[in-house]
Amino acid sequence: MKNILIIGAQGQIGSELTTELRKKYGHKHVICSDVRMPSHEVLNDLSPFERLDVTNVERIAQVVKKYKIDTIYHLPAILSAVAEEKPQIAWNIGINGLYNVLEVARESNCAVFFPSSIGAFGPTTPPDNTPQDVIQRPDTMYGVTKVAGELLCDYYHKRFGVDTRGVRFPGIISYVTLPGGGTTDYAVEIFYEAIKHQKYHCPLKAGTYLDMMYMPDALNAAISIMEADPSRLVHRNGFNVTAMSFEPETIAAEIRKHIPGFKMEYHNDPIRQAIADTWPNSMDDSCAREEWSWNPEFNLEKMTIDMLEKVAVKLK
Ligand code: AKB
Repeated sequence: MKNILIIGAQGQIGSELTTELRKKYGHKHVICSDVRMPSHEVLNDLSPFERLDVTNVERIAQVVKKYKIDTIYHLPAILSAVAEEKPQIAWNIGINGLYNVLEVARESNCAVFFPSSIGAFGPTTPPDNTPQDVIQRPDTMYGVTKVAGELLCDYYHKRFGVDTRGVRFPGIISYVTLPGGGTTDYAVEIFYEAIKHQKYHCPLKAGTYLDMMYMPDALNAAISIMEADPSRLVHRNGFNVTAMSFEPETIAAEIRKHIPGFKMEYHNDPIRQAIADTWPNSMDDSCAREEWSWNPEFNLEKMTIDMLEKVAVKLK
């Protein structure tokens, strides 16, 4: 039986990954941790829970030893827009945090999941149907930490045999825990505003295509790559994975099918727009499909129906 540690369990992905992994491996085999202490009610849900700061290597080692951990899902990150405001903190968490986790994994023989991002690409990357192996050279701090993270994970596998694996997530759309400080957050906010006010001020310009994915597919990607047969893996880290690519007007039109009076205006956020302009319009995820049978379930239409239903219940 696996003993899994989720670092960053209170974040957008961590909160839902906890539930999914516990369904599969049992409650007490999935240990949650986060730098933030949860509220009383949430603590019950997250228990077993350990407060853990990823920049503290001794503490990571202590928790791994205490629960005989063999697999770590390393999820802490400062998302792209906030990382531009606080590049030093983004580096510390993104790089030093990952280095600490990899060192503990090396010493304690743990597998590590590392979530890279479409942010690992940059202005010179071919933007359409972006291949798996291609020039990256991002020009944001978020992107720098993601490329370096992919390379560091590859290095720890090659040099020390650590079982590192990971994907490049697109924007993730979900209704349980809100994302914060990302460039793709608009694709979550739009649902809340459509239901509350039938109106949304979009921070990105019309025509800004980005890859996106609904949370159930993101959880499936994270779990499937960690369970994949290693003999099939040509790549290990930074697999392109996507489920849909759209621009703001496409998602607004899809919402309008259910809320006919919904209106969207564009109020450009120059920081987010500059970041989005360097990211792919759409990625080619054929390597993930070939090497570990990646196959998303939700397209824009199906995701929109589910999001509108779930967000409406949440806002009641
Ligand atoms: C962000 O927008 O920063 C993230 C991402 C695509 O990595 N959602």
